[in-house]
Amino acid sequence: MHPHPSPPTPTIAALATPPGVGAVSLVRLSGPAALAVADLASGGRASGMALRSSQYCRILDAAGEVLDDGLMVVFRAPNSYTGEDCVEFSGHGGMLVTREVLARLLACGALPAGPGEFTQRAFLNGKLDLTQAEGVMDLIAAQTRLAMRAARSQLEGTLGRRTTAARDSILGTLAHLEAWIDFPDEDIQPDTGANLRGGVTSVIATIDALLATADQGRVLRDGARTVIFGPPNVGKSSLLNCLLGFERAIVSELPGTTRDTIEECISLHGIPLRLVDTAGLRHTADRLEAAGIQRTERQLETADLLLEVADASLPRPPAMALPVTAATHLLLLNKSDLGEHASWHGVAALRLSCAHDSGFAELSLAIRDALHFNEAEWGDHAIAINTRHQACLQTARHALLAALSLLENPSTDPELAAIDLRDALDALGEIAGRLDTEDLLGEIFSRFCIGK
Ligand SMILES: Nc1nc2c(ncn2[C@@H]2O[C@H](COP(=O)(O)OP(=O)(O)O)[C@@H](O)[C@H]2O)c(=O)[nH]1
Ligand SMILES: [Mg+2]
Repeated sequence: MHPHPSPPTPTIAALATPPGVGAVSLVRLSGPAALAVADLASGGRASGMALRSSQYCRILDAAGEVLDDGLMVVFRAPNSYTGEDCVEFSGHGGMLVTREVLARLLACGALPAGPGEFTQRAFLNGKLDLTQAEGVMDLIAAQTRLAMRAARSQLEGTLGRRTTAARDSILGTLAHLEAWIDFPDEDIQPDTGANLRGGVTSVIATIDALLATADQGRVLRDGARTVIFGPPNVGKSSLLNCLLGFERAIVSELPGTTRDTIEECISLHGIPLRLVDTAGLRHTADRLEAAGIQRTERQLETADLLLEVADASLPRPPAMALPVTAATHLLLLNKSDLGEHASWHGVAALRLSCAHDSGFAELSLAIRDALHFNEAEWGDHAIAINTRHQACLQTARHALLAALSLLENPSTDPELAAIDLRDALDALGEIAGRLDTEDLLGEIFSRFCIGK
């Protein structure tokens, strides 16, 4: 019986620039028929073109009427982004003209590309590993310089190389162990067990170092939820405004003015912060304000960073009962321009004044440290794993710890440790995309935009 021949890969087309009005728009084609489609649409221009040179061309409709003119670039497999034949057409950036050009390419035999399909093809053709493909998406989504730098490093393959090296090391250990299993009568060096354990231990250390960047990764991708809270009238909304650099929240001398939570994003030393201003925490009979306070409590539970604001000029209030969180908690003594009440003397806190715009340099450094982005903890290695990498690394770590404890006990069957090592191999391989689950690939690439 003959296996079914696999269907030919379709040629896909999409608008790669955002839809809308602009000077130029870029339409992309990729697939085995990319040149043929472009030829049909341009009156035979594409196939005669020198590679990677741009050439003026016209896109014509079925009747030969000019739809648009612009520049065409041809890339031949495997030397293109996707690894397939690719054609890019840069035309006029009008809504209708772009749509008409794309429609013409589809009429000439291309299929509309799904989200991330170009990058998915680049991955499937071995142009990128999965971490690099995710880096492409992170780079596009990056809102701050630091997020951009981490995405760039991932795009350049830093994480992929690190996890591949860890995998190779486990592969070596496994080969050793299997030799041991297969030839039990051979003379085994007395230090074999120790060597095997040493190999596993060093990979666990690599994994731990990568896992330690998970919080930074989440902050760079989603922003650090930074919740400003404290009693009414201490200057929480003023702090938000100072950090934002413009007046956004309603500031008033009436306690209880901020009843809802207000959220704004800023970049602080390149760290994306999602600042949340909250209703003042106090006991109240006002139902509306009470609802705001309840909301504040919920905000505190999900925060990455808590900025507790107090009035330096007033007596130190009794400590508030806070929900349990892992978030770092900074105490800020605002209104320090009014002088400090004796009850605050010796209390570890950042002194600032929103009215005089003072203390903010210290505050921004303290925030950077609290989120672990200072030079010592972040430096320029710029690796920041995402939740998918984190899950794979945790699985690998778990399996390696199990293997290690089996290897420590000379009476256990070494085959059991080999099973754990293979599990670790699979989990590490999955990070860079050694996997055959289409579901996962579909999941990852569907989060891209169309045309990428
Ligand atoms: N003297 C002084 N007044 C401040 C300072 N920060 C805020 N205020 C005033 O304190 C009052 C309450 O500020 P607001 O930001 O609305 O406090 P919130 O209720 O905690 O949000 C307003 O009248 C502000 O102008 C400060 O640093 N110094
Ligand atoms: Mg307020």
